Amino acid sequence: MQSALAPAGDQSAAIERVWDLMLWICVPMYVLVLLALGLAFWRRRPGGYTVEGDRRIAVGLTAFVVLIAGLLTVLTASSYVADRRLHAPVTDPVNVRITAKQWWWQVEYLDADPSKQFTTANELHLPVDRPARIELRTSDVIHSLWIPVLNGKEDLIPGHDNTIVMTPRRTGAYRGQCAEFCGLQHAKMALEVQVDSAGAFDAWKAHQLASAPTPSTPTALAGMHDFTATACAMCHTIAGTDAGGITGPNLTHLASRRTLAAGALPLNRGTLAAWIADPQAHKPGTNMPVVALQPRQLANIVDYLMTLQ
Ligand SMILES: [Cu+2]
Repeated sequence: MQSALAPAGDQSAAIERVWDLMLWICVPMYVLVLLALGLAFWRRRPGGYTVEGDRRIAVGLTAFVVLIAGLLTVLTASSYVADRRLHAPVTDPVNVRITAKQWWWQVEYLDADPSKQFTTANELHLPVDRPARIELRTSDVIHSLWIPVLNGKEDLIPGHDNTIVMTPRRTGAYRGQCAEFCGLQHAKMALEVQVDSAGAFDAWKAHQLASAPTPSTPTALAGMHDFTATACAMCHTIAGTDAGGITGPNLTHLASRRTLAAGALPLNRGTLAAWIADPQAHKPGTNMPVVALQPRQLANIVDYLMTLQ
């Protein structure tokens, strides 16, 4: 899920080729240097050697220098070629904007047609065999997006827009992680990555574009009213309801996600209730406050949120 040595995209494969080449050049070189050192100790003479005194040393040293220069040139060239691949122009990309926040990821799918734009959190869905062009922003400190199976790290810097391109070649569920220390909960700042077939991606996108349905059970309905009438709605958006806060993650399709609080917890009824009741216990320092809720209100809100498929 999160290994740079198991690439699932063009860019990560280019990086992995450089790594392979470095490994297969540097390991034999290391062994060769140690062997030469060992030989020098074994054949040492009391008076020492001089290059003038022994032609073989001059020849050996020259050969070594030429070999090292040649191999360094190969490594430099391969690094240059990989770098060109990482920044090659792409056509017809999926346009995404990821905004890092302490300590979660806001993911916006961009489109020239505003009615086709939507926002989600802590999950990135991409279609296979199509490049994704991802704008990187931060709303607070410096973070770094790292999805090792798709590409290398790229920083998200205040006041500076960065871009990264990823072209997935293998479907599957992967994981990304913030790779720049960004505060107390830096470690709990994960990003679920799902690479789907084009059809499955389009279906997911169409579903994400839909507003949240009005719940049918009495408790979930009561939960919807509790959610929109309390402080919850001041930070979270649920499309199709009065909840329109933008400080916290968009929850329109919360229940369709695998995890909660940027990968801090698996998502189910129990963890969701525990998280709302006491966020600081699970992610100390998080900006999610404790909202004073009656036990019945909490149960209703959990009922409601779990309907947000
Ligand atoms: Cu971080």
